[in-house]
Amino acid sequence: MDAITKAKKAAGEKAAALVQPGMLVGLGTGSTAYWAIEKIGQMVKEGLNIQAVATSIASEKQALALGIPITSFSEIQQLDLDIDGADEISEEGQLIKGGGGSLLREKIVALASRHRVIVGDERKYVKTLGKFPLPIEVVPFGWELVFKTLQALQGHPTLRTKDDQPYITDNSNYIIDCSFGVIREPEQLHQQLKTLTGVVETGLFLNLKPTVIIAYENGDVKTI
Ligand code: ABF
Repeated sequence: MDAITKAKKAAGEKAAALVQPGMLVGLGTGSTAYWAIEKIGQMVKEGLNIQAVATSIASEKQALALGIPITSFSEIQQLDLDIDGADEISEEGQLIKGGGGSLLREKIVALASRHRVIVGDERKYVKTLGKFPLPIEVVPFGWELVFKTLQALQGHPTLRTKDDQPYITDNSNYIIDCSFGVIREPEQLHQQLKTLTGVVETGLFLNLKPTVIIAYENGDVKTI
C-alpha cells in the first residue's frame, strides 16, 4: 500500500471512530471516504447499531455489501454525522468537492447533517481554493449555453466526459469542470453560478464548519 493510500486509510478510519451507536450517518464518496465506510462496516459487523444514507450509488453498493443498514430521506429528516472527502480544503474549512462526480448528493447529505467530518490526505489542504477546477452539475439540456456563460465569466470550462461521452451523474446530469483561478470570494462565485439557469449545484461547499481530518504521508493524522 503506497503512502498516499495509507494516509487516506488513516484519515478515513479516524473519522469512522467518531461514529456512535444509534447514529444516522452520511457516507461520503471517493477514495478516502471509502476507508471510512470500510471501517464502519467492520464496526457494524462487531455490533454497532447505526443507519446510513450514501452520497452515491457506488458508496451505497459498498455499504450494502458490508451490511451497513441503509435508510433514506423518506424515513429520516436529519443525519447526526456526515463523513466525506474533498478535492480541496482551505484553512477556513471551505471546500471544493465533486471531483468524484457526486457533489449534488454530497451537498444534500452534508446540509442535512448536524456535524460534518471532511477527510483528506495532505495534498487536499490548501491556503485558498481554486487550483482544482470547480465541478458544476448542470442539466444536459442547454449545457452549451451554461458553458458559454462560464467563458464570459472568465472561467475556463470543460465538459466532463467518460469513454468519450458526456459523464452522467447519479442524478442523470452533466458536470462542467471550470477553472476560475484563485477563488478569493467563494460565496460570491457560488451565488453567481447558482443563478445561471441550468446549473443544478456547484462544488463549493461553504460555511459548513466541518471537522477536518488531514493525514500526512509521514503517518501523522491531524484533526483541525
Ligand atoms: C468526494 O471525495 C468528492 O467530492 C471528491 O471528489 C472526493 C475526493 O477525492 P478522494 O477522497 O477520492 O481523494 O467527496
